[in-house]
Amino acid sequence: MAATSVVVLDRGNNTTCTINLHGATVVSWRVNNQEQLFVSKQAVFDGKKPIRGGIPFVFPQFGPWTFGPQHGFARIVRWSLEKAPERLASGDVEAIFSIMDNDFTRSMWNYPFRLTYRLILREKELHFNIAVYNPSKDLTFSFNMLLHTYFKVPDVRRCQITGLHGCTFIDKTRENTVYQEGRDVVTIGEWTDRIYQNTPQEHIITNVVSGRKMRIQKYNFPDTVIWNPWIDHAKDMGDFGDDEYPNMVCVEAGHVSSPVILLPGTAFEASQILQVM
Ligand code: TA6
Repeated sequence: MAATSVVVLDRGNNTTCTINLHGATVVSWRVNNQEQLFVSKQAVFDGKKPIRGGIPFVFPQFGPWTFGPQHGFARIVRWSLEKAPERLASGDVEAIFSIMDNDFTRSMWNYPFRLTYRLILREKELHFNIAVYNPSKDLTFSFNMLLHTYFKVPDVRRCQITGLHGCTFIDKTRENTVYQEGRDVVTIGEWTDRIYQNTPQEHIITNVVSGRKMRIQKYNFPDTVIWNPWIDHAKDMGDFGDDEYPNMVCVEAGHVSSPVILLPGTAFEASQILQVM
C-alpha cells in the first residue's frame, strides 16, 4: 500500500471527513464525533478491492460490466489529491480529488476523460461536486455514475425513506421486474435491491445515527438505488459480516437507468448534499 492514502478534512468540533485515495472512497464522516457512515468490520484495505462501506464512487459502469469489474474502475483506482484540504472563509473545509484516463482505464474503456470530485465539509453537511470532462476532439462517450453511500443506522428496520412514492423501480430481487412504489415512505424488512427511476431531488432517511434524520439532496442524479443485502446476501460477501446488515442502508444517488452521453469538448456536472437534521 503506497505512503499516505487517507486525506482528512477537519472542521473542528470533532467534525471530520476522511477519504481514502483508493477509489476516493469517503470512509468516515463524523459530525460532533458521531460517525454517519457504515464501514464493514470486514472491509478490505489492500489497495485493490473496493472498500466495503463509506461512499464508493461508481463510474463509468453501474452493475455487472462486460469489459471490467462490477460498478466500474473508479472505486478501485488510486485518485490524485488535486487540492489539499483548505479552510474556506466560511469555516468550511474543501478538498478536490481527480482521476484521468491511463493505460489501466483505457484497457477497459478506451476514452480520454478527466473526473474531478470536490468535497466540502460544513457544520452538519457534506457537499459533493462532480465534473466529468471529455477532452476529445471527436470521440463521444457514455457512462453511468453513482455515489454508493452506506449510511450507518442503529436498526434498518426502523428507517423510513421519503421521496419514492409513485416512482417506478427495477426490482433486482425479483428478476428485474418493474413496479411502481405505492408507499408514502419506504421501509426495509428483507433483502432489498431496487433502482428507483426519475426520483425527486430530495430524500429523508429517518432513524439514522442517534435517531436523527439524514437529508439527501441530489442534482443531475435522476435515479436512487436502495440496497440492503439482508441475511441472504450478507453471507455471500467475504468482506461483510453476517450480522452487520441491520446496521446499514445504502441510499445511492446516481445516473444509472440511462447513460450520460458526453460529446467531445463538453462536461457533465452532478452534485449531492448530505445533511444531518
Ligand atoms: O447498489 C446496489 C448493488 O448494485 C447491489 O446489486 C449489490 O451488488 C451492491 O451494489 C454491492 O455491489 P458490490 O459490487 O460492492 O458487491
